[in-house]
Amino acid sequence: MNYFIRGILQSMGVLKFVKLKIGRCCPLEILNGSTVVFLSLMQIHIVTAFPKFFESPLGESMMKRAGQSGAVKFFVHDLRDYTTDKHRSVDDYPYGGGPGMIMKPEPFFACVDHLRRQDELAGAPVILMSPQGEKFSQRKATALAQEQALIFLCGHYKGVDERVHQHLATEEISIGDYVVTGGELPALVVIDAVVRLLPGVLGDLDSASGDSFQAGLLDFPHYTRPEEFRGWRVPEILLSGHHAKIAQWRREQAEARTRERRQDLLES
Ligand code: 4G3
Repeated sequence: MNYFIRGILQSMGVLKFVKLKIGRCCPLEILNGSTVVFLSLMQIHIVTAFPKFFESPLGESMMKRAGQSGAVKFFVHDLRDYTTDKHRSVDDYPYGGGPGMIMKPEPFFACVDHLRRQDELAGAPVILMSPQGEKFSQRKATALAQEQALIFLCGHYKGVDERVHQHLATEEISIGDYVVTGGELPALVVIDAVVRLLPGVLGDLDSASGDSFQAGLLDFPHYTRPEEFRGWRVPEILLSGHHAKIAQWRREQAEARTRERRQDLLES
């Protein structure tokens, strides 16, 4: 396994992105009088009965580049590899009766126990995606982006045995007040929101810090060419070249939209 340091190298007063191949260990390097301002390599582990589900979302676009750049490394674990019966079953009928199947506790525990024996994962949050969880937010994404490693548990069917909620997961997250067929899509939503905050994943230095939600506001309107489309013109201020006035207009637009559409964001 080769490790890379991704960071910002401050060299003769100039900041630049660097990617350093450092082999099997992770020293904090001072190179030729240059300081590594920060470094990162996050491990993201996903425990699922449907590992193929993740092939294309993690293998395309930004997530693919994030993986290739060394900012993050993805590990997808097949729950069925942690079963012990001959049918490799991951679910069973609910005690007390009722429709649907419940995910069994043993494969989740066996897989997480196995992962937690790795030093880098010993303190990692174990996140169960569930409609009963804490509502996901940009604030939560920022907090998760500080972790060295994350472990996601994805349930299916009618739900997951309560002992996984109580004694295995360290947190339970919901992406919103609705139910989908499995925890896989919700986990991918959380992973995408976290990974794009990692240093070096987005193109320029501050493209994530400029996000509307990072400032607690909705985004301002964006326009590109053409200047006029079907009679609808781009606001004149954006064509003016007055950077200070443009910044002020954008701030006003973001505030007005937030007031009209999401008063709740201003109250908190
Ligand atoms: C019930 C998460 C259903 C229990 C998961 C997992 C929606 C979300 C499931 C359980 C989900 C959400 C799978 N649906 N709102 N379905 O984040 O642990």
